[in-house]
Amino acid sequence: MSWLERLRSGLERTRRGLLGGLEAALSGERRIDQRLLEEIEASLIAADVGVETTQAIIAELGQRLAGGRLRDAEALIPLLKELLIEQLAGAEGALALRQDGQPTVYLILGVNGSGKTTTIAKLARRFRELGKERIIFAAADTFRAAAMEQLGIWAERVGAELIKHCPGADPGAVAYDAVDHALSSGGEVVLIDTAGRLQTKFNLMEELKKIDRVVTKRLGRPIDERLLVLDATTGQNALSQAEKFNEAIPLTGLILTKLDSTAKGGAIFPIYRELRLPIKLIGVGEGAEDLQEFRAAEFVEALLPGGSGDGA
Ligand SMILES: Nc1nc2c(ncn2[C@@H]2O[C@H](COP(=O)(O)OP(=O)(O)O)[C@@H](O)[C@H]2O)c(=O)[nH]1
Ligand SMILES: [Mg+2]
Repeated sequence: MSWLERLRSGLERTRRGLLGGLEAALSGERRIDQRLLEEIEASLIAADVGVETTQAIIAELGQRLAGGRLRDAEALIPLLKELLIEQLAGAEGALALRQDGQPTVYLILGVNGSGKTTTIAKLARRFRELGKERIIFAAADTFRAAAMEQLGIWAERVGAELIKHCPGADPGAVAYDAVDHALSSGGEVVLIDTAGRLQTKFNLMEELKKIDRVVTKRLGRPIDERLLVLDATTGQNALSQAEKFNEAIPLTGLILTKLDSTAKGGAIFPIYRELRLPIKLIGVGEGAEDLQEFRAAEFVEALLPGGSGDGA
């Protein structure tokens, strides 16, 4: 399966809900009136596109269609797509990958279960495909022995080196050692896995700040990417998490995972609207190929195919 097919299949539940709602609203020719707009609005809200984004789209839609008639859902879709893509203007952002012989360092942040460790493994596979041979994992989630083991298993599978200390060790020291090792031995990529337990939020944030501080100092420059992994199915919760992390460590971007396991794939819109941070990668499944760079037009096309002759 190509990435586009994976993206489409990952977003299938969201798409079915959205298209179903639009088709129901537009069965047979409809006059464009308040009631029709409200029905379209409800379909967007049900897909988790978010109240503000939806209202912005509906207002624009109302203006552009004023006084006319709509034949069917098909006639509406190209316009809706255009408006959805507009909402994501500026959301794309390429993932840093240094070309100056220095290791590229990625700090991977997020709450437990958001997909950090899996994402690190997927990223390592991508970097391998790009010809990177020396990939180093830093097991800085020292809070749980199982977390270190999980990363170790992935390291073996994808052929990465693993830097770890004992369970309970200082995460800053682990991250420092990994970066130090990369700098002194020609490592090309360093991926730092971190803890995500929220029960002790203050300590976690202090711990993450310390990792950022010691690594920045050793590098003599900021960490290349400070990425927050968000489980797209957690909706509003993802937003408040992002704010907390961004306060502790200025993020360079977001990674949205699990867009496949929900009918609420539209969550990407409120997340971007609120945070205005580039979405560097999206995950639509558990396989290594299911993590890819985010392209707004591609995403919207997968969400609402057809209507312009190029969809399926
Ligand atoms: N369906 C789906 N599952 C995912 C995705 N990304 C991660 N997962 C799953 O989410 C669970 C938690 O992932 P993990 O990497 O251990 O999260 P961590 O606690 O943040 O390190 C695992 O079962 C992963 O397989 C995704 O894009 N789609
Ligand atoms: Mg983990």
